[in-house]
Amino acid sequence: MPEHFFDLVVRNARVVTAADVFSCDIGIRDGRIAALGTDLPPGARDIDAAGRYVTPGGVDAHCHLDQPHAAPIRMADDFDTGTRSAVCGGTTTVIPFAAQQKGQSLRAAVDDYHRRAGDKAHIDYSFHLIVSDPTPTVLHEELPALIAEGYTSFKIYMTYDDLKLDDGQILDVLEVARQRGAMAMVHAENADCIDWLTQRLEAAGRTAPRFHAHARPMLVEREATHRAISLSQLVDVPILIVHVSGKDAVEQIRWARGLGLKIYAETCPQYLFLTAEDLGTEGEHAYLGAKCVCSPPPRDKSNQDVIWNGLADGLFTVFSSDHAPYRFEGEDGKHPGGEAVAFRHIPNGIPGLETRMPLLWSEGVLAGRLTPQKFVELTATNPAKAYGLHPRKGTIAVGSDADLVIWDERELTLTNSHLHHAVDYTPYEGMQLSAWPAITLARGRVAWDAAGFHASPGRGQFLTCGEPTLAPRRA
Ligand code: DUC
Ligand code: ZN
Ligand code: ZN
Repeated sequence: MPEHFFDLVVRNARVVTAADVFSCDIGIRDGRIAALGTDLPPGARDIDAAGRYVTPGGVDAHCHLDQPHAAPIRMADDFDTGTRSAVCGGTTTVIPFAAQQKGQSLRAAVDDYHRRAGDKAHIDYSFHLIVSDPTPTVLHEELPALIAEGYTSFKIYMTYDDLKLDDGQILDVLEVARQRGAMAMVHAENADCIDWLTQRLEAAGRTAPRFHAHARPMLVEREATHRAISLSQLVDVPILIVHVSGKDAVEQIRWARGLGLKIYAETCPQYLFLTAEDLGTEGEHAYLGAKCVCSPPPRDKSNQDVIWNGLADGLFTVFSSDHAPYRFEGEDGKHPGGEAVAFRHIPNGIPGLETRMPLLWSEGVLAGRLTPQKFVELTATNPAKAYGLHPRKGTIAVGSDADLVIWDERELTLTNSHLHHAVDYTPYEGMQLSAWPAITLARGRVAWDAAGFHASPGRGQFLTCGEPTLAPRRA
């Protein structure tokens, strides 16, 4: 009998799950939660969490790490810096994308992505697939085989020349999702509308970053969202619409839910905390707006309210970062060589892996907009269920991995120098927050605490995913 049954006991925790808040000790052994109870015997190490909320570690089900790009564009974060940054902000599982290039086999894309992950990850990870070239071989051989091996989700793009599928191709891919029980994620923006608007803006000399939002107004997202819903209805398969930005798309999703369709939806911090004004002003500082260029673009204050309401009332299933780590300075990012480039050439996406959880805890839970249980549902439990990782991930229960966040409620000013990603800015610079993780445990090991980040490259394990286990919801 070892001297201590538990490797670690977190005492007096105010445990939050998607269903409840309750007080207890958490006994951890071999990286898993072995007991929940009061007055547990001492562990080899005890942490007193008295008075603090303890939530499941976050599952960031939409982030991009070391995804290949045509030169000179390059992602700043790989599996080392990206997962380091994630865990310092309370996220303990990430699901980035193994992206198929047109002409490439899907299997080759997956093999390449495993090489990129190598033994760098500090926390556990799975892969979504991106299907950009649904050839007969992909549809009938590669995709079914990969789903059977545990790659049970994939993203479909309705825009971007190098990624987009036409409606017939989308139907083909959705049919595979239906037959094999996979989850299809959809980037819903109308490519032809964006091209048409972009050409006219460029012809008028309107190429500054803020015109990115003019090229992608809400109706572009609304039309594609409606079409994606219709395609899913035709095939009779659930889909998850990613990075929903505002009212128009939300209305489409509510309508579909009202019909009883299984349409799930994701939103992201940029649609709560940024507006189109962050894409820049006129004049000499216009180029700074490139820092906030992402797609769909942020909207306005009234749309932020729509998104908050959707988080609170169950319209949204998951809350992800959509971390897309492009530097601002340098040759490979958003402001290449210090030159302002036309918005069409600015890589779309912003960093957010480390800030996702603190932003939502602080401005959602502590500001009274969301219950602690809703926070857990959106940031951990539902993403784990949507992508077949629950109950190993996304909850606090006996047998689950000991991925935990012990929250510290304190005032702080967000600044990029405190973050651990390899990006040279945060879009949330200067924001006042009321909380940050005091301690993050990743499979029972302290990965972040008052002393800082405790590296363990290669400790992160690749996780195969099962079938989605989300229950249908109306909202
Ligand atoms: N879509 C994403 O999901 N991420 C970054 C850019 C984009 O358009
Ligand atoms: Zn997208
Ligand atoms: Zn993305």
